[in-house]
Formats: sequence, structure tokens, C-alpha cells
Amino acid sequence: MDTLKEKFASLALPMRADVKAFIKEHGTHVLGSYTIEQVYQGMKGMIGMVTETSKLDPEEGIRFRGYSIPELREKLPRGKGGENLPEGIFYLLLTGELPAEEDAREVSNQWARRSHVPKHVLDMLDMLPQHTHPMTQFSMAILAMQTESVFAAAYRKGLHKNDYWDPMYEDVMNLIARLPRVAAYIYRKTYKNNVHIEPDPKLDWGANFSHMLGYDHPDMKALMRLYLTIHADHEGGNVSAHATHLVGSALSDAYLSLSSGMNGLAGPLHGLAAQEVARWILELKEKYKGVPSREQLAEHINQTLAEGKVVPGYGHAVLRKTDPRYIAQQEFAKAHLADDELFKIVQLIYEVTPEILKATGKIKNPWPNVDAHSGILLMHYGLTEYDFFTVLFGVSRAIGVLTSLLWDRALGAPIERPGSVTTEWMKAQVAKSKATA
Ligand code: CMX
Repeated sequence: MDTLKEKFASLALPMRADVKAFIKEHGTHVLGSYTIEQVYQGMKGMIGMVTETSKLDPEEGIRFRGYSIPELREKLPRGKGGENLPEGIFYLLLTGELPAEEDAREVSNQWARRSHVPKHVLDMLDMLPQHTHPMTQFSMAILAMQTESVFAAAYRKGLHKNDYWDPMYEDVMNLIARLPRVAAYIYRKTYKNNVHIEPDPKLDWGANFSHMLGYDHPDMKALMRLYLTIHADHEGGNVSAHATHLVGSALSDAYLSLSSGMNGLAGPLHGLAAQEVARWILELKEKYKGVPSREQLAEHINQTLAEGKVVPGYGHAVLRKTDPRYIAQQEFAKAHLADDELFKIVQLIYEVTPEILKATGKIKNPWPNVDAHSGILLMHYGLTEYDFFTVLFGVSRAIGVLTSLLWDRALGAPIERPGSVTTEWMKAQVAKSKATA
């Protein structure tokens, strides 16, 4: 058993007993109540699941195992050339403890060793039409790798429920290890004439990913580490995390569950917004032949709203302030590409957009989210094919949703099955409570 697996077992197995005892003693404790509006409008703010890895505060933003992004930028091990290693955030999400340099290195080594992608997965990708969206390819490739699931094989053989976590650990490690190779294959096949680049086992996970994509500039490798770290997790209720958790609750293995999560991430109101932001900014730049004036930008935003579209990269279902993931990327841009024309446009959008969104009177959060910034950083280093951006998000998000899924297995999370009602039932409830009032 590798040392991280041993550590996980030493943490998770006692916690399983602890959670059982907690439910037994306090299971009837009432947490809150909810309204008809919440039921109709996406269950916002209703507590409906437990996610150990991270917690999102509307005002402050995400905390990974209690640590904010600025704190983690100080405390997590860094890669050669700068920025935190995503291996470190994985270790933190899995164990709740900050990794030492050698802990992150051990994760790097494990992932390098486990990264082989079976040939049939690449063959399947080769057979898809050229115009297949990269996110569709990514989700299909994850599904095609399900042939390798250690959990599915062990379950078929016969597995005691107390042991589910063990093959799940193997699936989670193998799957995360394989994702950069799969994603890079999709990128090179779709945009670089099917010319592929072999992995470099001497590089850390993020730098190797950048290398396989074809980007060896040290700053791009640093950006990739930053990108893969900050997109990793956003508590359990966001669409990609919730979909992974929900599908996994039926004991679907990590491959089946993550593929579902990625299908959710591919929606324009979630991870696809990264692509939509880039498209929107390029349209803007084309329309006004460069950096627009404040008036021109306001006109473009108002036109977007008047056409009944969303301004991509702005707003959030939980956050009520500027996303700290946006700020982390803004700091990177100020340090590395302050004169970039697209960065100047992004800064201008940040100055102009919130007031216009506030003035609509209905948008609860007028501030930028993570997707408002990510694309233009990648474009600066030459990765301009914006339909691919959400795949990068997906590689990172796998870290959070799969560590959570492993905790679900270790703690014995049950199948998820919330109740649903009809509008007729809702109206009857309101009528009943009016009658008794
Ligand atoms: N542009 C225009 N309208 C917006 C808006 C935006 N950026 N954000 C919210 N609204 C609208 C909603 O569509 C809704 O309109 P209706 O009442 O006509 O249906 C109204 O404002 C109220 O919405 P809300 O409660 O403020 O926001 P929601 O929780 O419903 O939605 C989100 C959150 C992110 C889907 C929404 O803000 C949005 O569509 N933003 C743009 C897309 C985007 O950037 N998504 C990425 C989010 C981060 C991520 O998951 O990666």
C-alpha cells in the first residue's frame, strides 16, 4: 500500500465510525427550513449534502480544508519556476493536512507511474468527427477508460462495503493521473494535426500537462499549476461536483461518476463560461477594433442583456463578491503580462460591468467569477483555441470531485434520493396552511 493510501485509511476509517456515532446521537437536530422559492429555483442555500473537502462562503470565497486561496498560495509547495503544485491541493483535499514538499513529490511520482492511457481510448477519440467539441471528447474518453475501473472489477468479484474505499482509491489515483494525457491528446488531435507530444516523467503533473499540450514556456507551466490548483474544488453543490457525487451515490465507479460531472461542467452557465468569455471578448475587440472605450463597452454589455443573453464570467449562484480565484489570476496577469491587450480589456470589463449588472435590479452577484479571467491568460501564451478551455477546468475539477467521492465511499455515503413534488401539491400545501392560519 502506498504511503498516501495508508494515511487516507488511517484518517477515513476512524471518521466513518465517528460520523455514524454523530448521526446516531444528533440525527434529529433540525438545521433549518426552506421555502417554495428555493425548491423551484435550484435548491439554492438549502443544505443537502456533506462535502468534507471545501466550503464556499458567499462573501469570502472558497476555503479548501479551511484555507483561503491567499493562504494556500503561501503554504502549499511550489513547482520549479513558480506557483503551487496541484499535487499539493490534492494532498490537502484528501487528508485535510498541508503537504510537505516530499508529500507533493510523492503524489507527482504516483501519478506519473499511473498515467498510462489504454490504446482503445485514443483509438475511440481518433474515430470521432473532427468538429466534436473537446468537452464531449473528454467525457467520452473518461467513459471509455471505465474498462480499467478497479472498483467495478472488485465489486463484480464481491466486495464488503467496508472495503469500498480501497479500490476507489486506486481508481481516483489512476484516473487523475491519466487525465492530462487524455486532454493533451484531444487538444493535439483537434488543433495540431494529430501530432502528439510524449510525456516527460521528470516534470511535475501540471508542467508535464503544459508540455504535452505543446507549451514549454516556464511562465505557461507556472500558469498551468496555478490554473489546476485554483479550479480544483468549490464545495459540493456546484453542478460538476454534485453530478459526480449523485452518480457516485449509486456506487457507480469513479469513471462513470466523473464523466457525468464533466457533462455538467460542459454547460455554459458552469465551466463552459470560460469559453464563452473568450468568445465574447474577442467579439468585442473585433467590433471596436481593439480595446474599446468605456462607452463602447457599456453599449456591448447592454446589447448582450437586451438580447436576453448572460454576460459570461459574471454572477454566481453562491458568491456575492469578486471571486478570489479571479483575483489570483489577476495577480498573475499583473506580474507576467501587464501590457497584454486582452488583459487590459478584462480589467476594463471589471471596472464597467458590475454597475450595469447592479442596475438591472435582479442579478444577485454583479462581480466576476473565475471564468472571467482564465482564458485570456492562456491566450497570452498561445493557447488560443477557446473551445478547449473547459477541458482544462475539467482536469483540475477532477481533483476536488474525486477526492470527495473517495470520502463518500470511505464514510459509507448512501444513495441520494431527494423527494420531488408537483406544483399541484405545492399549491395544496399553501392552501392548507392558509386555512389553518
Ligand atoms: N448576465 C446576465 N444576467 C444574469 C447574469 C449575468 N452574468 N447573472 C445572473 N443573471 C440573471 C439570471 O439569468 C436571472 O435572470 P431571470 O430572473 O431572468 O431568470 C437573474 O439574473 C437572477 O439570477 P441570480 O440569482 O443572480 O443567478 P443564478 O444563481 O440564477 O445564476 C449564474 C448564477 C452563474 C448561472 C449566473 O450568474 C450566470 O448565468 N452567469 C453567467 C455565466 C457564468 O459566468 N457562469 C460561470 C459560473 C462559475 C462557474 O460555474 O464556472
